[in-house]
Amino acid sequence: MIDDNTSVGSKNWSVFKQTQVRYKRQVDAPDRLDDVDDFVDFGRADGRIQRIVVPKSEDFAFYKGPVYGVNEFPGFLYAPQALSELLQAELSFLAVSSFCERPHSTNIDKVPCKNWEIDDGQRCMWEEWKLEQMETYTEASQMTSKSSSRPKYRSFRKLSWATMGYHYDWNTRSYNEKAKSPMPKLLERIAEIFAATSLLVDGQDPCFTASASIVNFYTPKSMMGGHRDDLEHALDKPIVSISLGRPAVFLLGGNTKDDQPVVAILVRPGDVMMMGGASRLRYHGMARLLPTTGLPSVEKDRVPDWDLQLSAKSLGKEAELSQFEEDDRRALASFLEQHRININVRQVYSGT
Ligand SMILES: O=C(O)CCC(=O)C(=O)O
Repeated sequence: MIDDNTSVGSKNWSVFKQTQVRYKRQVDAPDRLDDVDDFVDFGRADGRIQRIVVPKSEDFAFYKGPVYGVNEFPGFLYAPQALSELLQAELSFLAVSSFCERPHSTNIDKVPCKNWEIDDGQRCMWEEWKLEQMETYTEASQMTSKSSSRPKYRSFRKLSWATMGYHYDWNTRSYNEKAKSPMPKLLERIAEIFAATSLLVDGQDPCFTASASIVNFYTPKSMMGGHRDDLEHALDKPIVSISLGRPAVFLLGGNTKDDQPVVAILVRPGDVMMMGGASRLRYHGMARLLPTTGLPSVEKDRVPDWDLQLSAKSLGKEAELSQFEEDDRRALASFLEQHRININVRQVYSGT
């Protein structure tokens, strides 16, 4: 990942940076929607997008719902509302309770635990968040508040990313072949299906090995600068990117930061994008999170009927779903109202 390091205030902003500034969050209008009509919205009819026909395959599972492309961006594919609500909840729950815990790696692990902090091992961030949420709606637990007085080494307040499979190292800008954690099976399967879809459209071999994943955790103040993902060896394989939680403005540009156009795409939870073929190395970033209310609603004929959405049932994974307790359900709903989670999956090495 290459960061857009153009400094704020510079007179020589790249085209990408100028677009990022145009769409960024404004402190005095954090929930601004004044620019909503500019966004490419795959959930609605829009002259800049077109439906893509996915060639059928007998041998590879591919996504059967509607897939779109953007004019001038061959290789970039978008499947709006592709994941069922239950599958979104499952992936979100796994992201907050397991993908961000060991043996996976996070930005928190890069800073050693201070001697006044408590590191209580597995699933502690989720248990802590759940407890905090319970405290906000249970008077009784407020009286026995356990969370506030104990500074935690691992906390959602500090979490911005987790890596799974081959761990991406931002310092060396490389994948660490020796630092590897298991890729979650459900995520592997989902990524294979969307990657095969992208590869079939491109007329390529639909085989895909999901060998690395970055999970981004965004708060309403977050943004991600323009960068391109060019450190994988298998650049002929797409990146599959899943959005969960708060909607957001995703920016897609060209192969340099000065290429025109840079489009602002409205991403909603449950949407899946594929950056493959001629769009594999395009600059992209995330300008800002959007509020959960006030956005245009999706048009029914643009998005899949429930039976075409990817679901745990269609994946044959229904029996393996997490057992949510009521407290988990409530705490997850409040997490997703305040955060966006992006899970992207890559094939790092050719052939495997
Ligand atoms: O959050 C997103 O949609 C983009 C994430 C991304 O670009 C990355 O992790 O490289």
